[in-house]
Amino acid sequence: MTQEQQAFHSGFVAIVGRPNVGKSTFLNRVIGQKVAIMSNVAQTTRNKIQGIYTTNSEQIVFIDTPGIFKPSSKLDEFMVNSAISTLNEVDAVLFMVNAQETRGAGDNYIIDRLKDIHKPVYLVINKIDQIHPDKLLSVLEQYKDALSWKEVYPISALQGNNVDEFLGQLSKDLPEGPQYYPEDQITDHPERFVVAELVREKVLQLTRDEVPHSVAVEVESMKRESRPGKRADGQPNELVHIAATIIVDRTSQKGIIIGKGGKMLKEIGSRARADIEPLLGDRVYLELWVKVVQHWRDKPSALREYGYKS
Ligand code: GDP
Ligand code: K
Ligand code: MG
Repeated sequence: MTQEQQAFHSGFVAIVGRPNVGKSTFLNRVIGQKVAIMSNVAQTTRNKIQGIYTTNSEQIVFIDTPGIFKPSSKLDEFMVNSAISTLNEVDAVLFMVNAQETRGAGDNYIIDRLKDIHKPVYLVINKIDQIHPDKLLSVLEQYKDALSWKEVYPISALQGNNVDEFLGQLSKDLPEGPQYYPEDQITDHPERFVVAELVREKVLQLTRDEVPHSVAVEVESMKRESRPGKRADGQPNELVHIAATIIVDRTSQKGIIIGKGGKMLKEIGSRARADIEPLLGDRVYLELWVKVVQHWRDKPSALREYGYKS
């Protein structure tokens, strides 16, 4: 019995939506590894993070956009422009909303931007695990005429409900195309970037509202080092030594991040290390520094230095 060769479908898909609707959670579920950082703090995702989903018959390259919202600083403007320019480069857009929230100004701002681009847009209603099934219809009602949606999918990115069904539909709709990346690649971001994002995630999670988004992390060096002796399992005693600097706007924020007797910084470091080790598949020694650079968000040179290239 001969089997006809199945066509391979592939493409680039941007994920947009208000902060905290679950974009990073979705990406991480699909890719199955921690590539986009998650926290309750808005706008923790600043750069384009690509998550690559590959099967025998499809490859979807996801781009988690930094967010589309009314800009109020140079950094905001940079982020919004970069998100919008991304939309013009992709094959499809996934617009995600939170089923628990009513449609608001933030959603409308994004919907208006989506009207200007001529790409298929999927409406994904996330966090359905948080609402009674009867309420779904009223959520749908709020959005159904806002745009001419390609498809509408209620999902739970956290629990996985309907995610596979959505992926199946999405890849079916994508054009026939090549496999852009090797199948074992999950992101095209250098490890340094992911490491910096993981440290920043811990800072935001642990300091909550005390340290706003005026925090950047720069990985200064990542070196493999040999220590004397052997490990208990007979393997060479090697580890990856990472030195990173946390950059803040104000001296008061530096104090908060270091904490009493260095306690906070130590906690940030140990939590970040716990996430970095499985990512690198290596033991890690993480050395953290804190530096104050006043108004770095409004200095183009500082923006470039911390990785926000234009
Ligand atoms: P982003 O800002 O859009 O990237 O949102 P995140 O992925 O960082 O998620 C924000 C918060 O919502 C986190 O606390 C997630 O755990 C939570 N979250 C994301 N998806 C779901 C979901 O499907 N159900 C529930 N209950 N929580 C979710
Ligand atoms: K977030
Ligand atoms: Mg995010």
